[in-house]
Amino acid sequence: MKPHILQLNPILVPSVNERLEALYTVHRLYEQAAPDAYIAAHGAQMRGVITGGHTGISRGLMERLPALEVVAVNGVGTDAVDLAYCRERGLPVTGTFGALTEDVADLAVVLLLAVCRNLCAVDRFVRSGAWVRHPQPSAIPLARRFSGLRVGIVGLGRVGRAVAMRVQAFGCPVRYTDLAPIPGVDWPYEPALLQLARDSDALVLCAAADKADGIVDAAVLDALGPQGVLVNVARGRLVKEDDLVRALHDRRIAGAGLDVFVDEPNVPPALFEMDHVTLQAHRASATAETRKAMGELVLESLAQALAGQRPTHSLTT
Ligand code: 8YV
Repeated sequence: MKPHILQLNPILVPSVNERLEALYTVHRLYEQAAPDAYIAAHGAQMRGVITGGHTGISRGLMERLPALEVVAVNGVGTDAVDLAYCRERGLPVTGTFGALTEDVADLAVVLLLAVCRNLCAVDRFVRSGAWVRHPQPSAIPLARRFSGLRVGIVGLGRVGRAVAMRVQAFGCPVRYTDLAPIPGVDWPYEPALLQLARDSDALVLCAAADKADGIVDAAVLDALGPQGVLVNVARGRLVKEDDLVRALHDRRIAGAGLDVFVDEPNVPPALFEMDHVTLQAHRASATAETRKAMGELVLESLAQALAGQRPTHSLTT
């Protein structure tokens, strides 16, 4: 009999879905009209869970899955999983570490460039026919040079390093903050985020959210200052979103490039009106190549755990 797997988030890669179907009985909770009743009826059979980084899984749901042997996160953020509970229960929680680094770093750079060069606002200007109506060059404000900006990286994990390497190619001096200095890197470490913000023209958030809720607040944004740009490709909750909206509205920072939000898919509507903000829909890892690599790691983790082995990418066991 095939093991039963509970899937909380869709996977958009046909080859991965085919493998999942071939190996397991897959229960797609997101397709159920009455998820609670579905768990009551089938929860006892589930030996594995697949979920997204942002979705995670509640402790309450795990408690209703007594046969659970693995939580396979199709992502690198495990902030939405109660890791302490999983450790107590001896449950491996796996991530797709290493698979999405390059794409997330690419999007961070895209957002930095898009904000500095007003890419989306000018695209809207052209599409709407406004260029024809206002052909004089003064109709579009001058943009900001990105090359050479001082970039502060918040969280120098895999993604943070990949962003640092990319922006160095643009001649940008890099500094970083993290919970402690990272051995073996040459970029200067700044222990205080506030100081890093003061010393940066752009801050790029790449940190795990577990230990960093709301670290970017009004004080940090004011330290970044009216010429400063904020980019977030990590988690919305790293930022006090109300403080960010206010700082952008009052032009206390120059702009923001945001892929992630506190309450996705709900984005503060005030941002829709702001041309100095570039918005994405939590897309940083969403390329066919990366999602395939992530899916393959999920398959590997499930197979290892259900064969009684410690999964290579387990964080908790
Ligand atoms: C994914 C993420 O969008 O890795 C993460 O933690 O949030 C993203 O890469 C998500 O996990 C896809 O399900």
